[in-house]
Amino acid sequence: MLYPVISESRSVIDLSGIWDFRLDDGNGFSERWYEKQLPDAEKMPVPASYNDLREDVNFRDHCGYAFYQKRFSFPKRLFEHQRIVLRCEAVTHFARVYLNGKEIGSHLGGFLPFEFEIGNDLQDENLLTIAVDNRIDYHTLPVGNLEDVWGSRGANKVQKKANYPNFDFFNYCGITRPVRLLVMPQSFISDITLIPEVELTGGGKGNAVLRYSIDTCCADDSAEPACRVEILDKEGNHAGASDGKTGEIHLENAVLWQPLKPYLYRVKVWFGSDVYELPYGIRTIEVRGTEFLINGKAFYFKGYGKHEDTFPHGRGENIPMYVKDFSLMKWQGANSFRCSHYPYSEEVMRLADEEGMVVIDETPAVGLNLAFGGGANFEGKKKGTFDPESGLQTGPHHREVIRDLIERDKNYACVVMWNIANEPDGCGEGAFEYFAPLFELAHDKDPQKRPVCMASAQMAGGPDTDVSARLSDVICLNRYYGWYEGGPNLEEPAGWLRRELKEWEKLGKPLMITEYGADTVAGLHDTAPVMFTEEYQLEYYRMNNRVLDEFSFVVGEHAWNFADFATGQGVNRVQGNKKGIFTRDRRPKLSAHYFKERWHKIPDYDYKKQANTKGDN
Ligand code: BDP
Repeated sequence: MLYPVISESRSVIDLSGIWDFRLDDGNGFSERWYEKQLPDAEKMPVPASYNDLREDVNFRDHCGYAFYQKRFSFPKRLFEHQRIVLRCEAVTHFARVYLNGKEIGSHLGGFLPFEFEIGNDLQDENLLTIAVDNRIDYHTLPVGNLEDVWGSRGANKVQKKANYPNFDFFNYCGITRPVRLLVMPQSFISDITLIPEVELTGGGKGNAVLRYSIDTCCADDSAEPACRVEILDKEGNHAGASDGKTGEIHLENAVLWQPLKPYLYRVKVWFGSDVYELPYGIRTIEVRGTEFLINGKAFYFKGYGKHEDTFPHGRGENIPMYVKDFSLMKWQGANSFRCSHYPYSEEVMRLADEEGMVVIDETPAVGLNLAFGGGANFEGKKKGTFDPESGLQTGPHHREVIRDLIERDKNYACVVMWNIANEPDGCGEGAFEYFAPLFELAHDKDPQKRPVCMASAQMAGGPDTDVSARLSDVICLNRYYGWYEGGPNLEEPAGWLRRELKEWEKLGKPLMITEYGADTVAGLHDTAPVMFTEEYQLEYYRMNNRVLDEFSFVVGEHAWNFADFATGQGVNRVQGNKKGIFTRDRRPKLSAHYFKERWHKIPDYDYKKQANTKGDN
């Protein structure tokens, strides 16, 4: 799905701002709140999660629907004979959308965009209502433990049960990314796909052939208009062009997009009167033996698993913070991050392309694991995660989110790998049967055929038991040696990590650590490395990194987490998860300075080939 741009033929009207808002009290649908001005409405910003914007725990933890409403005038005369689309970038987790009292559509999944054509329903004065359901269950991604069934959604019934996330981050919800009206010609460009084939010529250049295909829709009565594609360089100079909806464009000596040295061409497409411009970086990705190659060179991932989590936005779009986070990561010499545990805002993806940050893109498939907590956290009964009767029913939606994520992000140069699940029950019965077709789908849907992986939980075991060994192109391990396993003594856990890595090494695939970390309360200090102090976090990372540096097939380290973040409540969480290298308001803990020193010594390429240039732990 194309990002909304303004062009010679397209306009974007942003509906962000203050909306009317009301939590459903059980009567929202029966009293048809969407037909008239919301009764007793409060004020709420869009985009934002609503949870932290009132001082009431019942509000914060509300379970069920909330109604958002916006009244707006539309200059119909200005846009006569145009196609008009309502585009929501993210509504968490389920949206029912009403325009002037009529339901125009619904969407499941809280982190990917959706749109509806609304030209026929728009009037001069309009009432837009979006009813947002935050319930998570065995059908949704992420997975929750609410015993709700799909059939009860939308009915005149509000779940009285609370949400119990089967994952470790707060279940922020609401309209978390912008709502916009897009205006474009009736015959329009609906998608652009580019597949680069590059012959690397050295010095950050290559001879590239860009094969492209343009998807279009035609107004009923019109003949198919002409299509043209032109590539402009960064300065806007002509670099190549071709006519037709499919074709190829040759770029001699193309400048490559490189980690931290990005270069973006501008791909301009004309289809009849419609014009769309896409920023586009050219680079190659390849897994060869135990190496992860970007532009033919062995890349080493330095960076983080992150969250979209700030106060008081919750998971709401926070553009200044995106920019600040990139600045902090660059200050430290990081070159990459993972969109844990859901697709991030399109602004983040565009920024990553522009800043040269390498991204592992992730679906919201987190919590696919009913073995957490010993597997008896369901009223004392054990359930098989993939048991067709009592287990998860996420398969069909999982396919949808893989397809939609790849559709949204396929053209970004920054995206180098698809992570299709975080810490699933990778050794559970039926795991292979569940995941094998999803890996196949991701490989099949991606025009660039990027590597596909899953982030493995420690409890899934080693290569003998974890299905990732058979399915992932790059082994991605979340490991907590010295925190959940062992600690405070860090010597034994070092041995355990070393022993485990030796097992994985036999597979002959590259491996990266996608999570490792220790909860650390900022400002807690001690002369000894006492758990939860900043000193312990530092020693924890020194120990782990010493071991990672011993293995040439380890191609990266992503610390967990970039910053402290909000979670549900429990005895293991001190007002949230404190494994951040930065606090939630982005102040550095001791380890932030440690990683800065380490990562500036580690080159982006060929780290493991240079025996004497290790990061000195
Ligand atoms: C891993 C999860 C991550 C958690 C982390 C932790 O992938 O979401 O936040 O552990 O416990 O299991 O901090």
